Amino acid sequence: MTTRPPQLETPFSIFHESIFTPNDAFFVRWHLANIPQKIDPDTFRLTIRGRVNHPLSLNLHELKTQFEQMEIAAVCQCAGNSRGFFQPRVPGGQWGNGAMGNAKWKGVRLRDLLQKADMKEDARHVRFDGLDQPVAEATPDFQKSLGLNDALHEEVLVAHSMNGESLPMLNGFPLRLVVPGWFATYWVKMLNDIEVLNEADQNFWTTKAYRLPADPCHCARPGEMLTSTVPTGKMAVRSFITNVENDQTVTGGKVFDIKGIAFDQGYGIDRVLFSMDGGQQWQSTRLGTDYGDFSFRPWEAQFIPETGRSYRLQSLAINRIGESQRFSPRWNPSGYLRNAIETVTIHAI
Ligand SMILES: Nc1nc2c(c(=O)[nH]1)N[C@H]1C(S)=C(S)[C@@H](COP(=O)(O)O)O[C@H]1N2
Ligand SMILES: [Mo]
Repeated sequence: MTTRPPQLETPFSIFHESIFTPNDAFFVRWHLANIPQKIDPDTFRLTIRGRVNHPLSLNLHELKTQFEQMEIAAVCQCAGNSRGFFQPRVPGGQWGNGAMGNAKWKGVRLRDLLQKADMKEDARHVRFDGLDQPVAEATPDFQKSLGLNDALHEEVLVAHSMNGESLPMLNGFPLRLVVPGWFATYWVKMLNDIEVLNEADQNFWTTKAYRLPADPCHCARPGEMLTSTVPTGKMAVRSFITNVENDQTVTGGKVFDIKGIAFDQGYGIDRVLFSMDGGQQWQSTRLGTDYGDFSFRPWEAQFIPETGRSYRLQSLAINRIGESQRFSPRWNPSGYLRNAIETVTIHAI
């Protein structure tokens, strides 16, 4: 999409090829164009400082040997994934549905690092900073923060590996924060500094960027001024049909397999429904292998298309606490949090 900073979208067919998105096809998003082109793994250090009794400065070897290593399958999705489909259009990167990916992330628990640093009584928030820098002085450095309770969740990792390999440079080598269930904006890449704060972070990226209308729907009317906003936090339940493209032709009169994926913020997928007539009738689908509550969950269904007819295929996922996808997109000025039912039209010949 852009070269400086690099923004790359995963071609949608990749999601059909494998349930884990290969590292070399994983989407890429940076906000700032001044990104290190080289990192020396022998001299790299992660610091943990601020409201702690024992500030730490760890090298990669210490990180990989002195702390328990954990691995989790989790979806990393940009809050603006699918933004390009909003009508009326909204500013920002015009992503299709490929600003997301599913990977096995391996690293150490953030909690274990914070425990070792021994937080002071007044610790309330944790701020994360990476090695990327703004080009212009006026641009705020990219940093994100989590409240202490969220930071201490056992699945939050400082990861060094992705699908069994070192993180690619573009995806945050040598370390990135992994916050399963939360939008990727929190998954700070090239993470080299963790600062424990005793008050809420006032950084631009926390207070001004990545905000949603505060109402329960997180919707706004085009042109309306937002009076109150909340940060984008966790993801909403979504599903996609992955094995057909819009306007594809299929053979009529025989069984056609529909395949797809679903995910949510970590409650796990309870069921996925499938419709071939634009949502008038729904049938159940079979869920595939469960790789954990934060992973893509495969599903499949069958139907027999009639020669000469067109079909509006849709899928609707429901998670284990009964949350389902929206029937219409929640328009908001930044195009975040889209989780409407998507439609793929196919023609049987
Ligand atoms: N250091 C740093 N980390 C970052 C960002 C960034 O600009 N700088 N962008 C965030 C956002 S908004 C997204 S969507 C994800 C993208 O992760 P990926 O490039 O591995 O797909 O990285 C997140 N982590
Ligand atoms: Mo993002």
